[in-house]
Amino acid sequence: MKRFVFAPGLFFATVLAVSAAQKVEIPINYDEAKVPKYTLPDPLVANDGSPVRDAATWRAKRRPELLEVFASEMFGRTPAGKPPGMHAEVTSVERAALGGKAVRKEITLWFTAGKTGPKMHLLVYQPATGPGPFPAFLGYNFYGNQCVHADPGITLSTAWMRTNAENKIVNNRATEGTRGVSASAWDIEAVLARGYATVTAYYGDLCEDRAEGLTLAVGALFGTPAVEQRRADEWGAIGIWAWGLSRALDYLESDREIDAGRVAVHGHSRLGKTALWAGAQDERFALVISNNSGCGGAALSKRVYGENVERINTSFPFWFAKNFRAYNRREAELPFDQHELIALIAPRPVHVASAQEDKWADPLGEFLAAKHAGPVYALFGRKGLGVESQPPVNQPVIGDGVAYHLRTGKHAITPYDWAQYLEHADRVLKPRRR
Ligand code: GTR
Repeated sequence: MKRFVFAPGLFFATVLAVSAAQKVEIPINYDEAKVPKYTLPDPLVANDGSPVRDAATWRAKRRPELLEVFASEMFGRTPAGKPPGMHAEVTSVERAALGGKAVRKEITLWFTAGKTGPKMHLLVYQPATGPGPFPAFLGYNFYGNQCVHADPGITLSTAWMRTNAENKIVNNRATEGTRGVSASAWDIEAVLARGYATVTAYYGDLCEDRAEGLTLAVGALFGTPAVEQRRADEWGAIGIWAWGLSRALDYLESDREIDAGRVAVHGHSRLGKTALWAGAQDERFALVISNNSGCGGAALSKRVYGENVERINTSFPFWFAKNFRAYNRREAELPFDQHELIALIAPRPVHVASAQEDKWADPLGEFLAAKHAGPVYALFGRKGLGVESQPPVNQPVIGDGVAYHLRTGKHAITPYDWAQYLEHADRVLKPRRR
């Protein structure tokens, strides 16, 4: 993805970002010595100041309070449940895909009755080893389903996407050249060989990743106004994308070859933010994976290291609720931080991953958020991450409920990351071996 380029040696960089009305200078900090002193809000203190000492109080009182603050102040509110009339249509099934290793299915999930409203196109690969039900990894792709594998049988997306010469997106549409461009970020054969299904959809089916997207597709279905016309707590693109992951899981509940009780939801970068918000809200997800999700995802905002609240709200004014802008350059005033987003997943397992060169996403801030979710896991008798300091590169820690790894290299999801997710999933989703 296009992003700010980290200039080594330049510890306090200034970037120019263009807001709707004016040019503003947004300082970006890469100096650990300039991280402000901050106090993280204690997830185990309720809004009325009372301590939360047990899982029952967490569930009945504190968890709803935190969900409310993340909805109202950050991601915007999510409409509840399935829309009436939502229905699935299986559009293709190939029982001898990938040289006989996989069953490939394509499903159109229509969000209204009839076939004219908004929809998402799901692609499923499951092991060809039997009828299942298989545990699954569910996540969005960036360039249409055909980007996840060179398999010529995948239907080419016709949706809008940002023109990108490197990834063969021409005039805002995917071309045949996009087939398999993201294959290494999916590692589908490895996932299948370990006994899991892969389920994916193009995130732009739900909301195009541009300001106009909010009033189209799912945004239109719920009457979402234009970016600046929204009520202050109305959802943005990340909220819409997260909603779509829950609808995909609704479909999986109806697919007898997939075990919807053993679904890991995952995402990279902006889609990692999305996976965390989906996993926080929807307790049906059995494992939540955040790959290099950074600011607005797993990274603590209050460290103000790398991408910060003002920068993300300026570059992407349509991703979050308008209320989130109140914390531009005021991270200290946030009544919550991202460790509490992770804590909302408890007691279900969560895996946070960083990349060493991905300073923009603040790897240390991602680790600290994962660590500080620990007290909530402890309420459920789980140890959480179980380490005090950030583990060295390429030494993953799969704790009790919380896992973290820091990989060498850049902002990406790689086969190394998949190897860690599969190891974690083998422990917590326990697939049947072939
Ligand atoms: C960047 C953005 C990050 C991250 C990234 C991505 O431009 O600043 O927050 O979401 O895009 O999605 O690759």
